[in-house]
Amino acid sequence: MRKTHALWFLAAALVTGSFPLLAEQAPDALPLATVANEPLLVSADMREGTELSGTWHYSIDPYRAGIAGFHGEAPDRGQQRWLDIDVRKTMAEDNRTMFEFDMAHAQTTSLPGSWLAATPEMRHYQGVVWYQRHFDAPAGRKGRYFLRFGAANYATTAYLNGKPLGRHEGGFTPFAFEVTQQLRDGDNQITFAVDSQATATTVPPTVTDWENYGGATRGIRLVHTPATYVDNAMVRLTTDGKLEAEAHLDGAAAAGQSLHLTIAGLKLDVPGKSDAKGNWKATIPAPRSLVRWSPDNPKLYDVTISAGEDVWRDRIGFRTIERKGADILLNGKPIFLRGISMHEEEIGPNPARIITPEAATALLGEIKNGLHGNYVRLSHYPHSEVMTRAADRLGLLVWSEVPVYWMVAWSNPGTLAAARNMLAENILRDRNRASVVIWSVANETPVNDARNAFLRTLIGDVRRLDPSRLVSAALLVKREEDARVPTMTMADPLAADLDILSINTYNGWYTPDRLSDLPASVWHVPADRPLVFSEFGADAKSGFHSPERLQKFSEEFQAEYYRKTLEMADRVPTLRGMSPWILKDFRSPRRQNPDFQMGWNRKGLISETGQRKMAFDVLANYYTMKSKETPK
Ligand code: GCB
Repeated sequence: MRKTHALWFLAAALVTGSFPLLAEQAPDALPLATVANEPLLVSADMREGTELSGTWHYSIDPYRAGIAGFHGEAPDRGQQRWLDIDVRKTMAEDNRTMFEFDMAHAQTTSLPGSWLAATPEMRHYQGVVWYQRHFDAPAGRKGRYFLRFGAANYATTAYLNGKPLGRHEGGFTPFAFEVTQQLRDGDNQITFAVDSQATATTVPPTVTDWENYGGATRGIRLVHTPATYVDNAMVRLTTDGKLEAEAHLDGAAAAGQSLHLTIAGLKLDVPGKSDAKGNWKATIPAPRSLVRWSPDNPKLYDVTISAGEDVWRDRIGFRTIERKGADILLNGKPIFLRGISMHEEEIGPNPARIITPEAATALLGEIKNGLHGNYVRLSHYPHSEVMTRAADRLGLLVWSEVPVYWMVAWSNPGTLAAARNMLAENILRDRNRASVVIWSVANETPVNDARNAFLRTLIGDVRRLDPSRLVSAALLVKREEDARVPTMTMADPLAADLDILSINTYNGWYTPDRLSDLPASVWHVPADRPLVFSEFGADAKSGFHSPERLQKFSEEFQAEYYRKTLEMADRVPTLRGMSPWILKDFRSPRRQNPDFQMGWNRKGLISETGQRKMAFDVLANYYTMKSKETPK
């Protein structure tokens, strides 16, 4: 297992496992997969591999009997669902044995996808579910093999052929275990447990405003590489017109390896050599023929890094993003972010967080073509890599976020370590996506010393891992009690640490303000940096109309709320973009009005099945108008 890496400043802060790999060990004491001690496999989706999606056996474990015994000791053998045995045969042959599971004969489901949609009984299940399947590995294998999970929500413990591989914490980012040594010729058995249960110290904690989709929600693959391979790489355009490239090789021949960066579309072939640690870096002038990526022209180039037997591939767009005073500059020119927020939930009556390329295109297509947008806030956690690739392809700028949401355990070192790790996993996964322009570290968090220190640590991590993008966080504002018109002040000390100031505002929805009073709202915000309204919105039940009374939850109320809020937005001098809340109605257990919500947050501009509400056109018309203006 690799222990150090050029970028792995996180190592010191994270719980890197130094535990012996004993099968008797309680699974929650297994080594933790983090960017500090496990393979990254950047752009793994472009590598050769065996798809392990499809049919898996599963078994619920609500009392976590496979995680620990009832006195907290290692679990009983009768509960060890990862054992590589034939349960029926073993019990038939030896009447002293007893197992309270039999994965080979347990019910089946299809992965990826949350278990919540698997059967009606699983709809509200939170806790541990075990999954198992078999696959064949050819004899005479060469090179290395990695078991890679796109994401599993929230904590995962994995086993191969009865042996533990490790654990991972965090529901929205990829992780991988090397299995080169553990694979056997012919049949192999993979077992993993996913625990969806949030606690006061997880990220996010228990209280949110979205459905907690438990399970393996993104693809699982056995990835194959040569013995020495490119584990991490990045190529980007700098603001002074250079191409900057970085790679890290892993394996016996990583040191002093000759390599080549090629971008065929630019007729570029840059030779290089890795250093003693397997790292390589180069900066070269960008060719004149380079076409910059933008929402209007989302040009992507095929990029390869060849090193020894390995060829690392990606499709990368080149653009710059900067802040200058109160402006956001894309490729050196001011831009207004015409966006909307989105949860990771596919369109349909019974979503299971299965983001196929088609599902991603359907959602992003509504933004790009329906709303005439150029920007999406992927809230409130890292979305599938399928989504950010689709944004690259379609031409949408992206705000990418970690689920440091509302109230996390600010003073808990384990919570901070988990947040830092998911932030690093997210950044390292998506540093090559031209679409991603903003890393956000938090949403609506209360100002206090412990929180400020926590978020400053995350901001510092972003600046070190990716100094080329902008940093933000959705901040809370103070409202003056006795003012004649809604008057809000940003009084968050964190503002000074961020490139973009972001505010979520719900005046007129959660407050009794008259909609007609919204345009005159007063915003006291620092004048020296760009402001975005990262959220505003109102619920509407698709098909519920109240044209005269403008009752809340009616389409007319939502449309009028948008008109008035957009009028207000037009009067904020430093406003440089917005991502209203939200593209599509999404599942949220905290929303239980039986007439209108029934477990759905109804602030979507489209319903869960994709019906456009009246407010959709209000925003689409506004964005059409904005797209014709030259931004200030
Ligand atoms: C917010 C939160 C978002 C909620 C939204 C709402 O401020 O950031 O997660 O879903 O308000 O609908 O209240």
